[in-house]
Amino acid sequence: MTNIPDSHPRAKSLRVREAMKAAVDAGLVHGTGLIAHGRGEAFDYLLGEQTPPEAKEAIRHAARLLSNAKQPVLSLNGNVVALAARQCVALQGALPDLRLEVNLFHRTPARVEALIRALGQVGASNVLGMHPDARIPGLDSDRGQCCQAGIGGADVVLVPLEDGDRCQALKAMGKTVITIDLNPLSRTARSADVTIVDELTRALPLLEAALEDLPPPADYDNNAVLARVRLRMAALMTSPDL
Ligand code: PTJ
Repeated sequence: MTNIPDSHPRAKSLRVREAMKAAVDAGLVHGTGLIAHGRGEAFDYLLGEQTPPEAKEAIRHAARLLSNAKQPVLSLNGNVVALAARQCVALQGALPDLRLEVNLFHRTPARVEALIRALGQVGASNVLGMHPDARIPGLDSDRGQCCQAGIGGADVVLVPLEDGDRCQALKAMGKTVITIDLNPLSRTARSADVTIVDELTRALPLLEAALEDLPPPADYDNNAVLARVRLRMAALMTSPDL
């Protein structure tokens, strides 16, 4: 393990990178998951590595949608489990109806099993994904395989660190899609019903808190919220104070 001194200005970020590398070695994260992580880091810079007010607004709306859902599901890939397995289990604690399903782009039975095991080690039970019995129409990748008791039959799906084609395919099935994605330009961000533009491990505890103390209903326009996040990022980029 690399020695990362506490005094290093990027110690926290470097430690997360080390953990992600270890998760690749353990067969949890796919190698390309490191690339996805790096893209997330870059966009987080543009947020000043802080939850923006727009994400808080999106989180409040997401909490309302999830709590009103008949079959809410949290879709988990390798990066999500490696970064935030505990927070995912805690979210289920705040919304006991929430079902967890491992759904992978780079799917192998061994990876699905390892991820379900890792979730079990932090207290998750009945995690779906090992035995898919349904398909997402129009999605040819292995992410099209899902469980009817989970994503297949869900009315509201929370899909953090998603790729765009699945988000669109889920929407085409009539589902409400909530995503957590640091990139406000991604196809996922633009096609989801609610996009929380924030870092996963910051956003999940806020979502948990919102579920425990539900905010009152309010209008929500995802595109308008995304436009404000993009302006915020642009303002940071062009700030003369940097
Ligand atoms: O585990 P698998 O096999 O299902 O593969 C999963 C990956 C992540 C490899 C796959 O879904 C992928 O390639 O994702 P993308 O298309 O790179 O999209 C990931 C998105 O998540 C990007 O827009 C990143 O900016 C964003 N992202 C990365 N890390 C974080 C993040 N968003 C929030 N928090 C993060 N920590």
